[in-house]
Order: sequence, then structure tokens, then C-alpha cells
Amino acid sequence: MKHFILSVILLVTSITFAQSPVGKRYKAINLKNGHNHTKYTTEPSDLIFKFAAYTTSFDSNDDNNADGKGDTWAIPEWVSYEVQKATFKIEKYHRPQWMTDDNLHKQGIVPNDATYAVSGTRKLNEVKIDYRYVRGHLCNKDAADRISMEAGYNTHTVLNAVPQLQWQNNGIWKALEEKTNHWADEYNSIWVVCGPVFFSQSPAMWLGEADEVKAAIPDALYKIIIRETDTGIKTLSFLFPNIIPKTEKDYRLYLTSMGRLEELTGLKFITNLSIDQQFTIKAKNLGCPTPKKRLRLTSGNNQKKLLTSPCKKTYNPL
Ligand SMILES: [Ca+2]
Ligand SMILES: [Ca+2]
Repeated sequence: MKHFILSVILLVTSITFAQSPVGKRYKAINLKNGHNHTKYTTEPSDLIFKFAAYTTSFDSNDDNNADGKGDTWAIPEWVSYEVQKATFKIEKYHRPQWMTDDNLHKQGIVPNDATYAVSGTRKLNEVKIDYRYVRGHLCNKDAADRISMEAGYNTHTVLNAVPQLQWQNNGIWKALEEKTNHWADEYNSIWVVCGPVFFSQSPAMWLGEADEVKAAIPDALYKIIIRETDTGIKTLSFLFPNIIPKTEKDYRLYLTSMGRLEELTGLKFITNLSIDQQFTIKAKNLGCPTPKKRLRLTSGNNQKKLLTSPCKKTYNPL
């Protein structure tokens, strides 16, 4: 009997830590891996999905633009994850076709791969891949692979993606992901919160055909990077318009303040900290010169130096 009770306790414990996949093709989700993805909390949350490598808050059919009617934008509002120092190198493995939430897809809330696969340009030879919208990972595979192959595999879901131009996905966004993973190697742990930004109240463009679940195309993406120090936290906040050409990989030019990201998204970040701490961090503006000033700086023979030097001063703190 005692053995039976112990077995029941163990079963309940394992249920607590192992979340059921939201579709048949997902690998097992093991949440007991020493990561705390939402240690620095973001509010509000919507449809929460917990994966081994990240937590995502996906848009439900609530009202996004305050017109009294429900909206489903078919993308996450935020994805939050902790990336830790790499301790092993994972073997290469076959990436899956992108996954969805089977039930919520049937309800028209979550898209599937078809929404992203057909952007109306795939069959046009005139349109290069760089100019197409692709599934932009919010939690990157390389960060997730540091936990396990299963964790990396489960990043390939539309629950973790927004429409992003290929040249940005493979350009400035990837460059900052790589830098962030290097910071995790240097500082042991880094926390990231990222997601979409819409400059107007409603999306200007959508991805998907008439018979598909349409996904809103963000005007920009935000990314907040957090490092813990002996005296508190240091943060960097970035805003990347979804049109940055692939030749531009200097993410330092897109620094802004966390307070500005709150204005643009309607979200509140690092809400687990005291109000005083939040105020100090959110008011800190590590931004670069305004676009107008930057334009002036880029003219002349010394273009590269003038363009990047103002940001190097403010970039080092992390
Ligand atoms: Ca909504
Ligand atoms: Ca609405």
C-alpha cells in the first residue's frame, strides 16, 4: 500500500513537470530543467504555453484595439526565456515541419504552416527569398538546443513565431541572437523578452490566404535583454522595424528605452521588481541619435565611424 501511495505521489509529481504537447508532432516537454523563463515577469498574459526552452503568451480572441470587438492576430504577444551557458554541443538533427496547436487552429486562433508557406510570392521567380515573410523564431533554436534536442525541436512552432522578412530574420535579428547566446556563455544566464510591435492600433498587413488563419504582420519587433549583477540587473532594450535590410546588422543602432517599448506594446515588463526599481530601469534610455541626426552623421567620408561610435559608449553596460 505504501508503495502504491508512493507511486501515486511520483505520478502526480511527474504530471506537474511534464506538460502535454499541444499537438501530436511535438517532442516531450520537460519543464524540470533548471530554467526560470518568466523570472522577470511581463503583464498582461494571454494564452500561456510553457515549453522547456521558453514561455509564450499567444493572442486570444480578446479585444486588441479597444473597439469593443474581439481580435485574433494569430501571433504571440510576448515570448520570455532564460538562456544559459552552453555545456555541451548537440548533434545535428532533422528540423520538423512547423507545428501548431491543433485544437486552437481549428478554432481559428492559431495559424499553421500553410499561413506562412504561402505569402503569395513563392511561385514568382521575380521575388527573391529575402523579400518574403517567413516564420521568425522568437526563442531561437540555438538557445533551446542548450537544454536538449527536444527543447530545440519544439521551437519550430507558430506559437513561437511572427511574420518577419527573411533578410531581417537572417540579418540583424540573428546577429543579436548570436550575441545574446555569447553573453549567456560569459555571464552564465541571460533573460530575454521579445515580441511584435504595431505602430497603429491595428495591423496594416496580414499573411495568409482566404481559407487560412491569417497572421498579423508586425510593424516592428522588440527585444529586451536582462543580465543579473551583484547589485541588481542590467538591461538592453531594442526596437527593430520589420524592414531593416540584410546589410544592416549593427543592432546597437536600434537601442531604445524599456519605457518606450511599454508605450508601444501596452505591456508592462519586469513587474516582479519594486516600482522604484522599475522606474529607474525603464527611464534609462540607451538609445542612439535620432534618425535625423544619424542621417547627418552618415554623410561624409568617415561614415562608418560616425555611424557606430555614439552607440558603443552606451552598449557596453550589459
Ligand atoms: Ca486578441
Ligand atoms: Ca478589436
